[in-house]
Amino acid sequence: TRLPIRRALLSVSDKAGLIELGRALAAHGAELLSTGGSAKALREAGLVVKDVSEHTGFPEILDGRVKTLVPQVHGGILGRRDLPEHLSQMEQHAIAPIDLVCVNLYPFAATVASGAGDEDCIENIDIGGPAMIRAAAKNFDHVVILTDPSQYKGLVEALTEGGTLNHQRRAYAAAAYAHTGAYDGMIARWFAEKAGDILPPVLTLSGTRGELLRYGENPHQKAAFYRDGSTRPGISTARQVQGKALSYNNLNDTDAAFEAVAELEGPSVVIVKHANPCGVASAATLEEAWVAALRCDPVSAFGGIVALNDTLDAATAERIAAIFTEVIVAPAADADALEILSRKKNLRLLLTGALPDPAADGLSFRSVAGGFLAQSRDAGRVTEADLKVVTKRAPTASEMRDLLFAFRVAKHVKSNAVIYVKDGATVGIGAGQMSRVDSARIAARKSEDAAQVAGENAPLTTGSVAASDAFFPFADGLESVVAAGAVAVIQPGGSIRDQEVIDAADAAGIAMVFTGMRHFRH
Ligand code: 93A
Repeated sequence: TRLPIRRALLSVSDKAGLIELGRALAAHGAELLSTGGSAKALREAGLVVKDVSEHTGFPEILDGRVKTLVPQVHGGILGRRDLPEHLSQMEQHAIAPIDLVCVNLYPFAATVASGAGDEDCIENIDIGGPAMIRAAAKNFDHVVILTDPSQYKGLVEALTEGGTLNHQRRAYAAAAYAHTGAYDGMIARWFAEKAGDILPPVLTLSGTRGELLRYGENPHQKAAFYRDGSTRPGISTARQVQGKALSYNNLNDTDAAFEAVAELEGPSVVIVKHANPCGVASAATLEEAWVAALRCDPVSAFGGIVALNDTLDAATAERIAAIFTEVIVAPAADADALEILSRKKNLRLLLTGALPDPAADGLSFRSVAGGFLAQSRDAGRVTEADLKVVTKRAPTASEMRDLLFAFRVAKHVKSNAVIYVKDGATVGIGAGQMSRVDSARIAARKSEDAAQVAGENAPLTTGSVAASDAFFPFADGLESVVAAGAVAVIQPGGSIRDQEVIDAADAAGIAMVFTGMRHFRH
């Protein structure tokens, strides 16, 4: 059976669609109750509205903190229409039933994001709104709860057909609790962060479903992008300028590429495949950086994700467009670059306006059976001052630049990671192996392939520097990077066999520095 609406309470901060909804409700014979700003907007549109304070006989008090928190409102929402005792009690206390509640909450997230002070943020914690939402959702058998303007159209259609159906009200109830749950989750995290409590005793993950993705990592998995309201520049703040819809893997890879390129200095390019960089370079121009990054592993770069840390220009766009690329992400693109890429209809272009801040704090998560693991982001960043030269030979100035670059790249490559770098560009990347020696060898072998493609005789790793994301537990790993042609090495150090490794480096006449910081990435 369809339930008509005889009385509706409208109290919204986001007034989008409010007038149309009010009009439809009135046209179907509903009495409209409303609070301050919402009532004003409805009246200005010529609708007949009763103030909640008039309806309840109780004024809005405490600067609006108590507007709807009264028995006439909550009794009207919560009373069961199927229980005679409820109906008689409502009558006894002059409580009129409210059949529809339309509420969206004080904009807490937007207030925090605007940089408002604590007092302002706290004033934007909605109390009356969630109370009404939760009450109406609990009584969904008799009451409609709307919490988002996107629901208004469906409601109006139902009214035209004589009223709402139970399954529709039940679906609104689910959305309502998700809405208040996410809202409180946000507030809880704000308080915890303010207190410097980055791992609070209870952690509620809240996000609003954005895009439904075609599928997850594989076609038999379902997936969606949930946004947590963060305004930290990155893929969640990106604007897609062109191209096909982004897939789950695209989003994951684009995030990895963009976070990596944001670490680098000067015009830089990161090409990512399967969440690992397969070419990274910094140079005088983006175009040069692209050419150098591509040279590292042109085979893997096919169908890759390209991240840039500066405004995409025409020359670079032309070069990237010459090979099959899934996604380009950059802070901005100039008009000529946009024009060039617009010819590649499927190519997805994302512009973010700004780069992610590598030093930003925050949490990263991983789901495990029975819960999830949370840790602070890896915001670690080694600088030259942190390095300790452990070999007889110290790195030259240009080796030092490459070593720091290599270690920064290593941070963004899955462990075990071994990276070879020459002249500001990776020339071999070994990722995700269970043995560090294998990573070193794979990177070297790939560099031989790359040399062949580039038409060069010697492997690209000849005369390079090498980075390892964690210490070499034995001398064999170091010996294999030396065998590949590395002349300087950067690694965390800290193994009980460090001395063996240092001796092997000295025996080979190479320079080695310890960072004291490790960058596992799993
Ligand atoms: O200040 S409140 O926590 N106390 C209340 O009693 C109350 N009633 C509604 N916030 C309350 N509201 C909120 O006011 C609603 O959730 C809505 O976001 C907003 C609408 O106010 P106005 O109609 O004056 O723009």
